[in-house]
Amino acid sequence: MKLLNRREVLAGFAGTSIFSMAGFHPAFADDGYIELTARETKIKLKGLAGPDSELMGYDGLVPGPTLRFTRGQMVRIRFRNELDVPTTVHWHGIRLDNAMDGVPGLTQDAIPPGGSFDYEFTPPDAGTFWYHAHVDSWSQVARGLFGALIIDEVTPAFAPENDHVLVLTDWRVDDAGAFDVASMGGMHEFEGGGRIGNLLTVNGVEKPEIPVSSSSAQRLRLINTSTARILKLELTDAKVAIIARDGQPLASPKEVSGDILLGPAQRVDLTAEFAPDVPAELNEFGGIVMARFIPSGPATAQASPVLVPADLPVPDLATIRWIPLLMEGGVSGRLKDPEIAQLHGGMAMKATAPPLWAFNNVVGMGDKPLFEAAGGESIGIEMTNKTEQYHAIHIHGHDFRIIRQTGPANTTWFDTVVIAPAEVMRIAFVAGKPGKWMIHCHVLEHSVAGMDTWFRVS
Ligand SMILES: [Cu+2]
Repeated sequence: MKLLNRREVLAGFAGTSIFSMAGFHPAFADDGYIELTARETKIKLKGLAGPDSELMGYDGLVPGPTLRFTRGQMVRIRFRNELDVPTTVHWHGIRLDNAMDGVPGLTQDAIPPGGSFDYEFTPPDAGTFWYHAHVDSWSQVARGLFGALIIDEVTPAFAPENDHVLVLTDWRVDDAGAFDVASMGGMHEFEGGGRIGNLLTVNGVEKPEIPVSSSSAQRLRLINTSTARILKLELTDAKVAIIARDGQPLASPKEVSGDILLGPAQRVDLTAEFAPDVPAELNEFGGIVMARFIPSGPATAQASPVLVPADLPVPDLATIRWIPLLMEGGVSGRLKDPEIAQLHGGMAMKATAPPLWAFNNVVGMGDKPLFEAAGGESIGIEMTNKTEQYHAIHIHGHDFRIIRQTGPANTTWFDTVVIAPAEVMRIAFVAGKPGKWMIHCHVLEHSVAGMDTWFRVS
């Protein structure tokens, strides 16, 4: 295990799409920590001629800098909070030590204004992850506190010029094109489908043109950082296959015919083979163009590189313990007599977010876990969605599989999964590192209004 030196980090950064990198130079403390600072920042969301938006950014950028490391190498980040509100950083999808998970009141105290926290972890898996604020995330993530976290294979599967990080974000902007602050915290955002916007950006840019090569398969790492929007994506004029979900490689590439659904916080890695000089589009539901790809070079000749799946522990269905998780609430399913949990410090609900959603009739996180498990124990969660909304259920620090009642076993790993209204879904995983791990809806307006719980691994 060794610390990345400056040259290695810069070499890693060179792999990201160039338009996301403008102006970013990682800062190093004397002891080798990478410095990352949250502060208020003005960003133009509607082009350089558009108005400034009052956002929050990491190192003054939205998205924050793409942090790029190699699997198995120790990551050391000295995070500083220069906001005037408390915050933390969550490293979404990384199977790290619990103390580094960034959940205020559960794994650490919220970092006060002017404070700092040293995050240190060694990523066990290569893949596409992201980092984001975990205090009042419905507000802080909506305002820009997110960025890509890429863990490279020890020998990267794709050359840097063929590896593109695409951070996909839904914004609500006002008529002038500035971030709509006035609508933040509106009741309908909490009780309905969350805050749905009217502007989609890729790496903070509306409809960017991305140069790609047509002479080899391109890896596209798509990250949905939206607080609520489920993206329904289509890539035109290219041969497309899914090679990873939520950072974890599939056993074999799956060719895509039709739409790719990407819920809040989910990631998908694609390979795309573009035809020489035939521009392609990444479209969202309804034909909104999110990005244009401009291919150049001769036609693809060689086979696409293959990713090696991580050796994740597979839940044992013979000994599994099933935990029911009933979802209720929302505008059309008012909670009758819910238990309002004594919320952990730092996770207290805002007056703007009344108790609207419940897991097993409990609103929010209390001192009592949903369940306790021994490390290595196989745990299943049977989720029943009795609401009229979609939810994006995220389990911290663990990858899980969807368990089908019939048919072949589903071998795809997820850390976040979308459950439809009236759906029953069973997911399973092996309890991992000891500590307190959160389970919550990643429609962040639902999370703050009650869809939070946690479990303990001993
Ligand atoms: Cu939800």
